[in-house]
Amino acid sequence: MSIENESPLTTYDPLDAAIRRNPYPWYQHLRRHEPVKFLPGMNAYAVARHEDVRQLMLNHGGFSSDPLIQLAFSDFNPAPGARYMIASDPPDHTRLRTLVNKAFSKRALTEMEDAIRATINQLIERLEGKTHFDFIEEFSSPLPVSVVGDILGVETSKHADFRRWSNNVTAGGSAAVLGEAQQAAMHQDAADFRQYFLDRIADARAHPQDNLICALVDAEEQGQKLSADEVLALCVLLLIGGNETTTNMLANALVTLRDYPEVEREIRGNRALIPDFIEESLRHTSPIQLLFRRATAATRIAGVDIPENAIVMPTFASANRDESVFSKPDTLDIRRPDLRKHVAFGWGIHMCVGRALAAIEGEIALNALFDRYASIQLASADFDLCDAFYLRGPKGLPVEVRPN
Ligand code: PIM
Repeated sequence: MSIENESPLTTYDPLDAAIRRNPYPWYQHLRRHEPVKFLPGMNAYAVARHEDVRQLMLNHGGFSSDPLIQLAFSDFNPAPGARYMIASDPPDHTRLRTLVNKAFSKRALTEMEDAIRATINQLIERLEGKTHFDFIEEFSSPLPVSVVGDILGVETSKHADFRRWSNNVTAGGSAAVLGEAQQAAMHQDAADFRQYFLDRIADARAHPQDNLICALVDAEEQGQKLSADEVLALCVLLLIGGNETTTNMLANALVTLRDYPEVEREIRGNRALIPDFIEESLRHTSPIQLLFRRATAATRIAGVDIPENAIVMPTFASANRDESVFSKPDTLDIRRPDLRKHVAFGWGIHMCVGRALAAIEGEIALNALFDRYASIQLASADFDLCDAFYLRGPKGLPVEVRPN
């Protein structure tokens, strides 16, 4: 499909279902012709080029993160009024991030590796004898939920609820294109999500244990490092962060392997290439397509005037296909020299705190899946996408497997 042949060119709308199906020709058009484009429907400026996105992310003084949760979750925010780390600026961001960094330190991750391996083996054992299953339901959703559940100290038997809550809260930003019945369910899920974590926070106060919720509660009680609302917002963010995007990372990777069987043969034969495949898959099919910032003063990006308080959308998935950084950007190439220049985890002070954890989960998961199955095929050619317009991943992914 060529956008140049379509008219009018002004119809780029990231909420549009057909555009979401294949946004890449649009991203290319934006990078070439309208690197900063005002979208009247969203009342926001899309920023499409790699260097502009990087500069925007580095300039946290010029571009505040404060509108992020309102635009992502809309009226379906389980912790309204609370300051989320991802939507805060220094000094609040620094204070929150310093606390959270500890749970994701190299040492903490090394200590988690055995548990991640055990979780993956359990999930695969549960699939014994099955040749057809939904990859997301049975594997790519329960895995990160279990891992982040261990970190937070919540029972992972509720993973189906966690997944639905996360899906429905992140879909809040897409509410304008969703039906009334779905919106009612989303409101209920946001309320249940909130209540669940209020209860867990109350438990943590009553019975201190060695988990992140207790550490956060402790930080709150010890001296003004954290407010009670901030504890709730961090729990919500970490559950969604662990649940939504890692699930999509793994599912998108399977879809990518369907399209690049020669890459699958190569990485099955040389497992040391798996980390590069994961990074390249994140570049090629980014689980977070775009996020939101607010210009704190009138400014210019790529020659376009941005008024004070305007919303701008760093479009990571477009930056990740920028031909001025990545040659043949639409092609998956695990040997490209600039593999790690992708911005799928963002950039600057907000760069994803869970990125090393996601990479470890992906590496151990693919190794275990390759060990167990000689072949993992998608059982249907097509699939629906998740509802959140700023995220990308299949809603469900039926697969057919052949054991080794
Ligand atoms: N997921 C993983 N890291 C960040 C996220 C996220 C951020 C905003 C909305 C939804 C998911």
